[in-house]
Amino acid sequence: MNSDHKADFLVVANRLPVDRKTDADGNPVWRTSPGGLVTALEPVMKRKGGAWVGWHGAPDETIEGFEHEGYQIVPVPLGEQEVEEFYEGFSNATLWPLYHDCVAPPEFHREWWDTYKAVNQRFAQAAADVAEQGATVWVQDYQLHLVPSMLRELRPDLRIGFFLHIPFPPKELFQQVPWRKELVEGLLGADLVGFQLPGGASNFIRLARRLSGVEALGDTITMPDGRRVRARAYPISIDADGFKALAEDPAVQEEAAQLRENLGNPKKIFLGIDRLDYTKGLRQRIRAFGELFRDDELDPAESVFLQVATPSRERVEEYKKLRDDIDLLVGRINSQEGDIGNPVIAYRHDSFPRTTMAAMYSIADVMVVTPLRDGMNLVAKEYIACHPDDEGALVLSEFAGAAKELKQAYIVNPHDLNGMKKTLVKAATDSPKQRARRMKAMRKQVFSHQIDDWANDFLHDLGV
Ligand code: GDG
Repeated sequence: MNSDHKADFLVVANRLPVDRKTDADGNPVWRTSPGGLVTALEPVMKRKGGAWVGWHGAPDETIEGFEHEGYQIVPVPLGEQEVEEFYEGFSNATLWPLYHDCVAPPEFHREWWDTYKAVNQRFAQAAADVAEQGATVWVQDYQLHLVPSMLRELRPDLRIGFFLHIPFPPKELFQQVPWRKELVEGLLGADLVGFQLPGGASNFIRLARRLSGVEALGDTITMPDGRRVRARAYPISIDADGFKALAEDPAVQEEAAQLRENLGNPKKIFLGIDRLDYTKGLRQRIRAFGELFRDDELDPAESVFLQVATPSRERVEEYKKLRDDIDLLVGRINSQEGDIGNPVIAYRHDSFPRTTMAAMYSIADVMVVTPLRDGMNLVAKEYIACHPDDEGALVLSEFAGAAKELKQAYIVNPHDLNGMKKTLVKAATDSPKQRARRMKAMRKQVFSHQIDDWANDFLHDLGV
């Protein structure tokens, strides 16, 4: 960042990488939010003098920008109604379900779209205001679909990248959205558009050809003015070394032992950790466990299923319904199976510190990741990183992006309940040699491509 607060490298994301906390003296302080993206980008921000543009999380409040850990924080204000229409509405009740195979019906409302456009314009303006001449701007995710083209309009001198963290759907689904052409053209403002999988990139190229009439050869689109846009896959990863170090930390190991004890020292611990989201396949997974216990294929005296569902988007209708459904389902299973004081499903609707997450990963004999559709799924990779000893097993949905890389997982179709039940039992009872062989191959994959490789690959291709 130079003296007049212009930045040479900017990240633009819906949320800032900081959370407001209260220190010991009761004063408000900003702390770095945990997460792979921040970890991966902080070194680049520090090296290049960067800025992070995003919302600070409180509606109807405007705060001044400030410096944090050597880079600039640029807050974008959002009003209460904008949070409802831009964030909860168009982002999370239109685009989110549409981009996840319509596993819940997407809602189309013209007012939401208008607000979405206005908020995207505000983010683009905020970035344009702080970007140095010729700076690089990396825009993140589906909430900011229109920012690349809005920003190019304001600042044609910038180099603009965009990364979509969720799947990009095929034409048959994408065509439903009334503003499909505007959405595609929003992304065409970038120089480089990144997707989790090659399939997302080719869906996008096909749609750009069809809706905007642009020409494309391989991964390169040529715009009418001759400008080139590349669309490619950059599968995201995790800080695997960081997770391994956490799992090996004596305090975490102690917490893990305590956790196992609290669960009644069962022979087999199955674990699920997800944001409470209808794309994660929780209903199917819990039903499968209910049947396995009911039919004595799993013995409640020996096996426990620990499910953590992190609170998420709690004001969106589908999410409220999901929470009630899961409460009901878990309650019903626990009241029928297992013993008094000894539930077969240990269910927590809560979020936990990273250390507790590592402790949970390390005690799990079988990690169960069964989304109906998922861009990547970092939980699957974090589990592998927390098992440096080859113990453990991963049951993974074929509809998670991670399944393309973690081919040695026990792969399931979460819609096929019988198939999933069979595979869950197999993952738990396979010979140690079989399980170790699979874990070893997956560990190699996870440790050889970490989050900083992902960021560096993208930024290299963007010309940084
Ligand atoms: C989107 C895409 C893509 C969860 N609960 C707690 C907690 N977490 C952390 C996990 C993990 C992250 O949240 C969840 O990431 P996922 O990839 O599993 O899923 P989404 O939130 O849907 O993420 C997804 C991802 O973006 C990245 O591109 O992989 O496909 O949907 O890191 O550890 N962390 C803490 N406490 C919790 O209770 N500390």
